[in-house]
Amino acid sequence: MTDAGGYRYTALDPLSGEAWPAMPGCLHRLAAESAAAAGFPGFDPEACLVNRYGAAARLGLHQDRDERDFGQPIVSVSFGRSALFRIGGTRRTDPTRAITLDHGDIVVFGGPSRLIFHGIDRLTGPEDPVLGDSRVNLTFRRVTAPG
Ligand code: MD6
Ligand code: FE
Repeated sequence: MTDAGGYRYTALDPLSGEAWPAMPGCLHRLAAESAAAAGFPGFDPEACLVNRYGAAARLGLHQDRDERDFGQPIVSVSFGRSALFRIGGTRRTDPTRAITLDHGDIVVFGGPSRLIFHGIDRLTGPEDPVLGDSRVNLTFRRVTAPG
């Protein structure tokens, strides 16, 4: 959730006061199997952040460091329109390059890559048959220390 105090993980949805809906088992398995295939066995994600990008949306260069244990990877799954994903190094000033993320692409950020700077420059390519001019990205995260 995010508010004037910043961005953080909470057990309850602040709008409803209720627990967030459970992660569908098929998505939990997809994230765990993707992490294992990339060399990070035992990934047990607790949170799935759903980001929807409209045609003009961007995401500035950032590191993901609100989670407790940087030894745990983050798994990203993309749907809909393609995006130019910018990846750099562990310092903001490191050189960057752009790769295209297409519908169905999965990225695993783990190990020495867990804290690299990254962002979305812009959406690209034709409309998606289902999502039209939009893109949806899911990121699966371990929020607390694994136990
Ligand atoms: C996106 N992804 O693909 C944004 N973060 O829309 C991220 O910010 C991201 O792809 C951490 C790990 C993998 C990612
Ligand atoms: Fe990120």
